[in-house]
Amino acid sequence: MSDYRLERDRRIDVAEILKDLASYHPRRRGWTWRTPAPKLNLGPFEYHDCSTPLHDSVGLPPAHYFENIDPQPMPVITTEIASGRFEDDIRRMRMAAHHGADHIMVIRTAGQSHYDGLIEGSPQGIGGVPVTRKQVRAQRKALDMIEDEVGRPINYHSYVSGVAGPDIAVMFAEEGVNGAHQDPQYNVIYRNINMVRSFVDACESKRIMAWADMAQIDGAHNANATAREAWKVMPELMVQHGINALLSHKIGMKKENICLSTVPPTATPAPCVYMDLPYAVALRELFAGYRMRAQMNTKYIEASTREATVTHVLNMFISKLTSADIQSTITPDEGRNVPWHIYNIEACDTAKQTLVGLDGLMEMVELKKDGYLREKARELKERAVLFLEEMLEHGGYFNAVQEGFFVDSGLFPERNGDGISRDINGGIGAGTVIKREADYMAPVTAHYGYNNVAQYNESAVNDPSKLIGGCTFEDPDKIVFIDELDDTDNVYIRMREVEQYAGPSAKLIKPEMEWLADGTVLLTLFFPTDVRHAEAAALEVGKRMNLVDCEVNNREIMQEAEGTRIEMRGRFPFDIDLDSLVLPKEPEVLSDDYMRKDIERKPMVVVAGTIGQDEHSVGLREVIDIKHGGIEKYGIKVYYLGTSVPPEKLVSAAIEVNADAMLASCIISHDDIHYKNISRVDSIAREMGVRDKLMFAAGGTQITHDAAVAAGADAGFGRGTKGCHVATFLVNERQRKEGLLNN
Ligand code: Z97
Repeated sequence: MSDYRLERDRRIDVAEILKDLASYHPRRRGWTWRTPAPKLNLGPFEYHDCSTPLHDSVGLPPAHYFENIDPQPMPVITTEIASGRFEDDIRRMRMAAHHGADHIMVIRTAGQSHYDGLIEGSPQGIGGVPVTRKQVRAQRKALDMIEDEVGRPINYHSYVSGVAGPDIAVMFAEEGVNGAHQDPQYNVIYRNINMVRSFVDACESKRIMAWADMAQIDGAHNANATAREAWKVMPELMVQHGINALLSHKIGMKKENICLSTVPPTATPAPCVYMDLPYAVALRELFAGYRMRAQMNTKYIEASTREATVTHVLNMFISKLTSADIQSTITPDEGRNVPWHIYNIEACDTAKQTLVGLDGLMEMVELKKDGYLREKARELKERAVLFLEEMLEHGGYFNAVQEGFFVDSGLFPERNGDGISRDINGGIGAGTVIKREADYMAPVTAHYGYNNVAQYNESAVNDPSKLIGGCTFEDPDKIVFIDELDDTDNVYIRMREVEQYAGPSAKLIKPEMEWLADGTVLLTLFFPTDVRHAEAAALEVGKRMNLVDCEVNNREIMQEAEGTRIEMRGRFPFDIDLDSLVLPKEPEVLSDDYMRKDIERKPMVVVAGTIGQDEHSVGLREVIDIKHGGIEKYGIKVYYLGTSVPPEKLVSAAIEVNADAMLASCIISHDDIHYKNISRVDSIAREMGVRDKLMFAAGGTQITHDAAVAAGADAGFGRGTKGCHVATFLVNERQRKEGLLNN
C-alpha cells in the first residue's frame, strides 16, 4: 500500500489516489452523525447546539475577528457534487470538507436508472456520467484521507435506483458508501420502471443498505420539483414519505437511518415561511423517530446566486425551527446549471453561517402550540390520511398509480387530472419478477426473502454466505475490480491532457470553475441599457478581453431603461506560469488581541500630525481613528496635533507628553518636500537628544518604506496603509527596543 498522505499546503495528488485502486478497501461502513458538543466554549463565545469542531478547516470570512474559531452546527451538511469528472470532484470534495461538508453526494448526470446493470467501464459515455465502482472506490479512498485531515467522518452518498438498483446497493455496501437515495416510487413515477419490479428490487436493496448501516433518503422531493404548483402536493409528499419509510423499516432499516427528503415546497415571492413551516411541523408530528433531511427548494431557483442564497437561508430558518438532521445546500446543478467549485463551497458556507448564526434560537423561542400553525399542520395531515384512505378504496398503491393519483397539481382531495399514470403491467422490467423455485438458494449476506438455506446446511440459516466461506461483504478480496474498458475515453487520458497543470508541483495554472485548467472565468458587469443590448454588449466585452466561448449566465434588470446586471462566463485561453509571478512582500500584521494585550501590558503614547505645509489630514485620521480600525482601537493614546505641523513642533510635543512615537503624514511631494520634512524631524529629534527614545513613522500616498527610512524615519507607509499596519510596527519596534524581539 502506498504511503501517500495529504499535506495541508499541497494539492491532493489524484494520480496517487488512482494508484493501487484494485486492492483498496474502505476502512468502515455505515452512516455517521455529528457529535454534539453542548455548551461548547470556542474563542470568546459559548455555543448551545453545535457539534465538535474540526482539526483543520476554513472558517467564515469574519472568523479572524474571533480568534479564528470555526463552530460546526449540529446537522450533517450535504454538498452535491456534479461536475461530471470524478478526478476533479475529488479536489472539490477536499475543499467542501474544509468548509464544513460531511455528506458528499455525487450526482450522476446520466439518468442512471435507465441502465440495466452496474457499469464497470468508461464513466463518461453517452449523455452524462454514471457512477462506477472505480469512481466510488477512488472517491472513498480520497475521502478516507480527507476525513483524517479535517478530523471528522465524511459520509459518501449516491443513488440506489433503476433496475440495476440491487447491484448498485451491493457495490455500495462493498465500497463503504455511507448513504443513498432509495425509493421505489421514484423508479415508478419518474423513470417508468415497472412498479412490481421496483418494489421487489427495493426489498433487496434496502436489506443490503440496512446491513451496511447506510442512511437512506427517499424521493418524495421529486414530486415537489415536478408538480406544476409545487405547494399543492404537500399531502401527497407525506403519503410518499409514509410508503417508503414504513416499507424500509419493515425490511429492517433502523428508523434513525431512514431520512425523509423534506423540501420547503415554495419560495419567494410566495409568503413561503407561512406556507412551509406548517408543512415541516406536520411532517415532524407524523414521522416522529425518523430523520429529516432538509433539501432546499430547487423548483423555483433561477440563475441569480443572490436569490438562490436567500431561498436557502429562508429554508434553513425552517430547518432550525424544526431541527432538521441533515441540511442540504444549494444544488449548483439544479436550476442554475453552474456545477462549479465555488458554488458548492459558497453553499456550505451559507449553511454553516446561517445555522451557527441561529445557534441557541430554540432556547429563546418556541413554536406556538395552537392557532394557525397547528391548525394548518393538522389540515395537511388530514389531507394525507384521506389520500391514503382513497388509495385503499381504489385497491392500493399500484392501482392508485395507474389512476394518476401522484404528482397531480390539485391540492388533495381536489384533483386536476394531470398526475403521472403508470400501467401495473407496463414500464421497464415488466414481467421480470418470477417466483423463487423450491430449491432456490443464494449463499449471500443480507438477502431478502425466501432463501432455502436449511435444505443445504442447517447451521448456515442465519449466515448463508458461510457456505462459500463468506461473500464479498465478508471477504472483500472476492470483489472483482474492473478498470475502465474504454481506451479512448478514460481518466488517464483526461488527466494526460491536462498533465502540465496537474499534481502538487505543477508550475502552470489556469483559472478554473469545474475541471482542471478549464480556463473558465465569471464576469459581473453592469450596462446602462436594456437587457438585450446589455447581453450583446457583454459578449462583445468578452471578445475584446480575448475570452472564448462566452455565454451569459444571468441577467437582472436594475431598471428597464437605466441598466442591466449581467453575469457572463468565458474561457481564458492562456496559461499563467507560477514562477513568472512577482509577489509583493506581504505587510506583517499582528493579531488584534496580541496588540491589545501588549498595549495593556505597557501603555503607549503617540503624537501625530501632517507636517510642513500639508493640509491633507484624511489618511492620517483613518490610521488613527477607532472608527475605521485605526491605532486607537488597540488602546494607543494619540495626541493629534492637526495639520501643517512644523517638524519642531512634532518633536517638542512628543517630549512634552512623554510620547513613545511620532507619526508624520505628508502627501505633498513636489521637490521631495515630503522626504525633506521627514529628515528634519529626524535631525531635530537627534539635536534634542530624544531620537533614540522616540519611534518615528512617516506615511503618505507617495511614501515608500525604503525611502522614508533613508530619509531618517524608522518606517514608511504608503498607499493602502491601515491602522493595523502602523500598530504592528509600533508594537514590534517597541518590543525590539526593550530587547523582547531579536531583530
Ligand atoms: C436531492 N437534489 O438532494 P437517476 N433516486 C432518487 C432521486 O431523487 C434521484 C435519483 C434516484 C436532489 C438529488 C435529484 N434526484 C437530485 C430517489 C435524483 C437519480 O440517476 O437520475 O436515474 O436517478 O435529493
